[in-house]
Amino acid sequence: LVGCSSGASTPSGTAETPETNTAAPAESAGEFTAKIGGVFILSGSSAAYGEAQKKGLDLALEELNEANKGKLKIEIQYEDTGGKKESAINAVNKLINQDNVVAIIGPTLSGEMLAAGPVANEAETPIFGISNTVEGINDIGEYVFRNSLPESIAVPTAMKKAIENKGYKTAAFIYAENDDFSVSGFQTMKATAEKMGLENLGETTFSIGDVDFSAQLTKIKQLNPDVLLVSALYKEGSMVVKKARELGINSVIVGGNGFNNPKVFEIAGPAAEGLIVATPFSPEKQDEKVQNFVKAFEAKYGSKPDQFAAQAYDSLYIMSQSLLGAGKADRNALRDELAKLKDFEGVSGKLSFDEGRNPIGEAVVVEAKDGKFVPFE
Ligand code: 1QQ
Repeated sequence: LVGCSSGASTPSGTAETPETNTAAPAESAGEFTAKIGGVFILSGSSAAYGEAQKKGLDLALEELNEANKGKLKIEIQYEDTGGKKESAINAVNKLINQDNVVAIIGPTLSGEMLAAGPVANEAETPIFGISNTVEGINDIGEYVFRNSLPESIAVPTAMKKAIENKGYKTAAFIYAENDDFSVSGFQTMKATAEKMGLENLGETTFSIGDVDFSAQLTKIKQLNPDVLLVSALYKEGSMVVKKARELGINSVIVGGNGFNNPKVFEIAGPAAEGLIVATPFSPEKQDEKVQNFVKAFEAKYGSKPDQFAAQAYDSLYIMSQSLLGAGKADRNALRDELAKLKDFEGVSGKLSFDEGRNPIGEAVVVEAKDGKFVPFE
């Protein structure tokens, strides 16, 4: 049993570990340390997701280690995947077997979780997705959790609000064919459009890594759809939106979770105007918890948090609460506590889980206006 659960706990204040005491003078007799792995995209073309996630976690870590003094000290060890499945698998293996973490937060992409989740599940180590929105994530196994609102809830919410009662009749689709999230998002968009009675004029694809979308968008311009559905990560998605407007496509554009990052405005510029997406988090929400988070985040980083930072922040509060419930840094005890979680009130909304541990929550629909997302009315 390599990296067995009890080994993940670092008891402090005991006679056997005098070095630990000198190394961590703040620890008291009743305090235990829990090391958590953070597996995110911290480099490459989708790095803004992981950077936001790391910021949210680091802020929560500061607050929690202060609040939990004498009871629990959390440490986070970060690993960068660059968005690659193979790197996510390697990171998860290393964190579990070498670094002896009690749980993992991440990886960033659904595709990475689908690849690396089974590794953690097999090793009976809780793994907690904070941005995995495709169907079936929790079906990987009972050690797999997430607080990210599935696209099966978010996308129909955005489409209904943007399209219903507006007289739109036709739709076209464009999506990244080499990303699990983008493919799954497209399928949800297509099924929703069909249910709403929109005529499907055509579907076209590109790859994550592409920079030229003229051929696909020229085809879409000829189709002249009332609504254009885009399922992609922020970089390519924003370039698609920009090119679409350049070519004179004036359809209403609805996107998926990939657009919930401020990079959209940097890349698409004014072409982002009017883009509609759904998100469980809004920094404008008049709620004390949300506003305290936004203030603390701005003070620490000089910018407003996005949805990815908010879900990361919430996840460490969930971990902390569950670790305190477990009373020790033990993988199985932590799993049982996480499974008991009900009606958690976080900055990214109220969260509860269905019997398959899938999050149930509400999405707000937002629209790009003057360089930021504002509630869509
Ligand atoms: C997923 C997503 C991406 C947009 C996360 C960055 O929702 O992969 O599920």
